[in-house]
Amino acid sequence: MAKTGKARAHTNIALIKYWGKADETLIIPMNNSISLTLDKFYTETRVTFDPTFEEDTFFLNGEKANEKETQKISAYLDIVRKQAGTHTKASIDSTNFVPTAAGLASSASAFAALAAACNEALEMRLSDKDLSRLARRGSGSACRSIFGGFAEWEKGHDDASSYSHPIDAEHWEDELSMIFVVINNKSKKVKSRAGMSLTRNTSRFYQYWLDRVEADIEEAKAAIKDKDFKRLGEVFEANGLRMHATNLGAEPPFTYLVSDSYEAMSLVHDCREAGIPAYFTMDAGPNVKVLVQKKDQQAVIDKLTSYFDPEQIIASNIGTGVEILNEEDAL
Ligand code: 2P0
Repeated sequence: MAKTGKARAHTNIALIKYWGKADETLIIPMNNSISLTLDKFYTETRVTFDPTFEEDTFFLNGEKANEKETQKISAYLDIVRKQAGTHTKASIDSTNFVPTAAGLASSASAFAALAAACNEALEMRLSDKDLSRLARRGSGSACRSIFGGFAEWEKGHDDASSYSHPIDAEHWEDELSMIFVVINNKSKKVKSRAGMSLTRNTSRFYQYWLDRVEADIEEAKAAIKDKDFKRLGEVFEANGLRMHATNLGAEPPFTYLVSDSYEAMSLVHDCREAGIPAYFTMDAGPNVKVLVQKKDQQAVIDKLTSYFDPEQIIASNIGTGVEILNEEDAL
């Protein structure tokens, strides 16, 4: 008999970054990370396991995925099948809800939604912790998207001990928002997986990253506990810049940032000089994300649109954790 599960997961942005793996197969990171889950960007995925299927099939945004993408998903399904004790092939139908042309499709929401849909379909009854572990096997950052608001990924040392948990901020996250500055990247893209591996294996600056990141984690957690926006913003911005600095020490060196990334950073500095607390970060691409308090959101958008087109600016509230969808919920 066919078994179906459907789930929605939101993407997350790291405040303290995951950059480098201790184990590339199990996806065990070198350091803990802390994220905020956002409501604007998400993935909805339906998975059907059917004994009559002869192979796995994967549809992304309504189109059949190519062989390479399907193989990647199939390899992930093998991990799920092993854990669930089944050999049944599956059909996956996944839709990324990302504002047009933003180019922000995220493996975090994709694998969090897929893990949750599989958990539902195969009646695995995983706890949130074990669902986070299962999502991690698809993509590291996905283990944080199981939870809404702030989450911390405990690096652990093996498959059992590496998972995320929520950080209770007593709804302080409802006062925050993240503004995306969408920047076109015309240069050749270094995928995050390849970039973090090259940096971890070759960068002269990587040890400095490791030396500082535990203190950054403690500082961010203390700031969240005290609801101290300035303190959180300062460690968030510094940690992101340190991550990008490690890439400049790799062999060969590389950067994800382009001139417009620096333009956005400079505008965020201008906001602070004008007395508006706002802090930036960048991930494995040129886009800049600005952490603000909701009360300052419009002032920061006004500053950013003095240079960028309004279509390049997308503000997002903080999002919820992974949800199971009913069959009648639209995909
Ligand atoms: C993060 N990034 O903490 C960091 C910061 C990008 C920069 O997690 O290889 O797609 O699938 O575990 O999770 C992006 O890397 O990498 C990422 P894999 P993932 O959000």
